[in-house]
Amino acid sequence: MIFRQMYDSTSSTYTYVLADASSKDAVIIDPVFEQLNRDLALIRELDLKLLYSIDTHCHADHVTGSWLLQQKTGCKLGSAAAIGAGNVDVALKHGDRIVFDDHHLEVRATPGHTDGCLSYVLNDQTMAFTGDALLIRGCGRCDFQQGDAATLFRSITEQIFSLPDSCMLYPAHDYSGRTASTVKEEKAFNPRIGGGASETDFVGYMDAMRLPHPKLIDIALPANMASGKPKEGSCPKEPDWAPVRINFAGVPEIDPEWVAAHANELHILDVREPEEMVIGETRIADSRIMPLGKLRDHLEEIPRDKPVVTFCRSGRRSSMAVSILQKAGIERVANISGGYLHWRDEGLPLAE
Ligand SMILES: N[C@@H](CCC(=O)N[C@@H](CS)C(=O)NCC(=O)O)C(=O)O
Ligand SMILES: [Fe+2]
Repeated sequence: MIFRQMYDSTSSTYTYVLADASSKDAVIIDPVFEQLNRDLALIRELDLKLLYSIDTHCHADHVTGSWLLQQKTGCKLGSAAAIGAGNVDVALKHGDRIVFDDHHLEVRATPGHTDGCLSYVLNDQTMAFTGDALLIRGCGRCDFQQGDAATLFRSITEQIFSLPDSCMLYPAHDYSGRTASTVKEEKAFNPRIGGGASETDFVGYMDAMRLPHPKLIDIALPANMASGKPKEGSCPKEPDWAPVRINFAGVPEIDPEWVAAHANELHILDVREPEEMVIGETRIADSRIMPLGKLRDHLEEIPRDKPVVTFCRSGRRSSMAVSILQKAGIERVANISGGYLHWRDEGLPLAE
């Protein structure tokens, strides 16, 4: 099975991708609106077929990326029936299964942080995605969104602590950089509910907590009730100057064929170093030379009247040139995917 854990540093949210290694049927859990391009790039680069985008609950601190993924990939959008959010294809209930090829996620209702919280347990019970019901050495707050500490106590003890001790636990957030835990660890060390804490101990702890409300709550809750569909009803604007793809490394990339067809509307920057150029080596037609090692000191020589595309031999170092140009305030910039080698292999125009 393919498994990836991704992090949004603004909201400290974890997003998970699970996929069958041979069929590539995939599920994403708790995508973040602003991370659409990151998630799409992973799906594209690993050649995944996204079947479902599912949320663990109606988040108060960030907007879900589920609607965007539904639009971009055609995946089905799943969320708890108890939430009643709009734009949902599959209204999930306790006991449902989210099937991806030979695997499935078992849906367990784990209310208490909110009344619509779900946890997802992998069919072999080696992994569980607990949302904000159980965090690593913590748990979801119970002071808004129909939160209730006694309900959360029962959810955790009955639905999560009943899993095998070795089951890995993956939460929706961590605010201290921890990535995973196990049932055994949380039963022993969770300061709120571990070490044999009683319901009274737990409720007393949760009642005494005084956390500031999430900064984005007023934006996040209504947006998540529409599964992250923006008010204007359309996806955010993509770069409009070219069919640019943002790869998983965050680099905007452009196909050489498109560059060749639009060469006169672009500045094409050859960032190879002079010592790389053997006698008779060709260049991309209409390109200008700016070795990567000199770029930072010659930024004022880069014209800004047209978009800039960069290339080196294989297209790897030129992605660094893209990042330098972006930092210098050039927004319309992209790396020619595969660089000079790809360009030459495609038989596109060359010059001496
Ligand atoms: N500071 C964060 C909010 C953090 C927060 O309240 N997180 C919720 C999950 S949505 C929680 O249950 N936190 C439990 C805790 O921090 O112990 C923000 O402004 O977005
Ligand atoms: Fe939450």
